[in-house]
Amino acid sequence: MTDILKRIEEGRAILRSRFGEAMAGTPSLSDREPQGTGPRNRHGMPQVPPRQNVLSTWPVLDCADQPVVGTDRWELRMEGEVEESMRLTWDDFLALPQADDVSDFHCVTGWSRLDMRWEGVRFETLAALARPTLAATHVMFHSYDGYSTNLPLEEALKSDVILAHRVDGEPLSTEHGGPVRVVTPQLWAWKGAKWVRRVEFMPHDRRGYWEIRGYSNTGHPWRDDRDW
Ligand SMILES: Nc1nc2c(c(=O)[nH]1)N[C@H]1C(S)=C(S)[C@@H](COP(=O)(O)O)O[C@H]1N2
Ligand SMILES: [Mo]
Repeated sequence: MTDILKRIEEGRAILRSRFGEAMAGTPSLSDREPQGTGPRNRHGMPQVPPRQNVLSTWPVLDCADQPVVGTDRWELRMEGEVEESMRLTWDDFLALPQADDVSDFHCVTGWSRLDMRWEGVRFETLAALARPTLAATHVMFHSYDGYSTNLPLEEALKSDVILAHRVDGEPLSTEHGGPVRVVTPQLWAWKGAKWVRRVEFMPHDRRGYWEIRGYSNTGHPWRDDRDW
């Protein structure tokens, strides 16, 4: 275990020196009033991006049938442009350092849900273990229902991007992407793959399920960045 912790620590340092500047230059961090990730970044009004309504319910949005993946069958693969391909079982995943973060969830169909508390493993932790090659610039998340969504590494590596297995103190339900989903609080919620099964590190950008169908490739809620 200490070996793993050491590898994560070293891997994070490499990632930060390589992507830190690009991360600081992303819209949610470089805008004059950075917004978008829970109470600590919500400076007074407005509470939500333009044209969003706050809901206290939590709608379910799917492009296909919901896959039922038991934790005995679930696995996560990290592959493509990485030094170490990885295949993690549920037990492996739970043994990694766990993080939690409170953030807001913005769906491009016009609703936002505030102050969601996510628990799981930071994408950064997984990337620190797998170690993107020098060619890697983007990732594609692939899901058990056939869904996919792409992110540049400077967005995916943010500390609030979590592969979550609990939300608001409860295990993540199947309808919301359990056993494990991704959350991307600084981008629209479609960038967070439910029922995640595979992370593909890529040497260039490629569009995912909704990005092919006309959603914005960048998806910054605070810039009202919704379609092409
Ligand atoms: N695997 C998978 N992930 C997905 C989707 C999907 O259809 N399949 N829908 C996306 C969209 S469009 C949104 S808005 C959020 C919705 O998450 P929720 O159903 O938990 O509210 O999940 C995203 N992740
Ligand atoms: Mo969505």
